[in-house]
Amino acid sequence: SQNERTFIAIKPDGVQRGLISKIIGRFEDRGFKLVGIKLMTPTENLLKQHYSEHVDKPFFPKMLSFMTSGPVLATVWEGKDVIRQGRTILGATNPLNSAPGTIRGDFAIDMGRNVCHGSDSVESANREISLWFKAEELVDWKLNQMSWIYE
Ligand code: YYY
Ligand code: MG
Repeated sequence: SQNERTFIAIKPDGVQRGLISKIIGRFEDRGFKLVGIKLMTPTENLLKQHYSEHVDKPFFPKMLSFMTSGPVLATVWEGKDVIRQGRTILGATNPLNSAPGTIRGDFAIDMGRNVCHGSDSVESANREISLWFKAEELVDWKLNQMSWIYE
């Protein structure tokens, strides 16, 4: 459905490296609708919930200090198949396996500095959106180009 939503975050490395406009631009250019956006430094507690599947992994402590080291740009995007398309736009988790043309394939090298996050399923998208955003922070608006993007 055209109402599908996903959570996309630009990690502290992406913010520090000035990649915000390029990353947001790719989602805008594709035709997806921005419905939530905020810059924030996430707390450890938020990240433990966000990355609950990874808290016991060996890389988690390093990832936690990296992710709390500076601001993250949290965004929510809406559109047809946006969860899967978003993951494709970001590229493979390990940038060394990410295709050129993807965000990670164009802007990253190491796994622990892979610039961005994207939800991987409907369940995680819903969970992550409600974790990072209050309901009133998500904006319902009409994208006027809708009929030029969708048939
Ligand atoms: O969803 P995605 O970000 O593509 O990958 P995940 O397997 O969920 O891992 C989350 C996050 O953890 C990844 O983007 C980088 C980091 N990470 C790491 O630093 N080292 C690993 N060996 C695996 C993951
Ligand atoms: Mg993941």
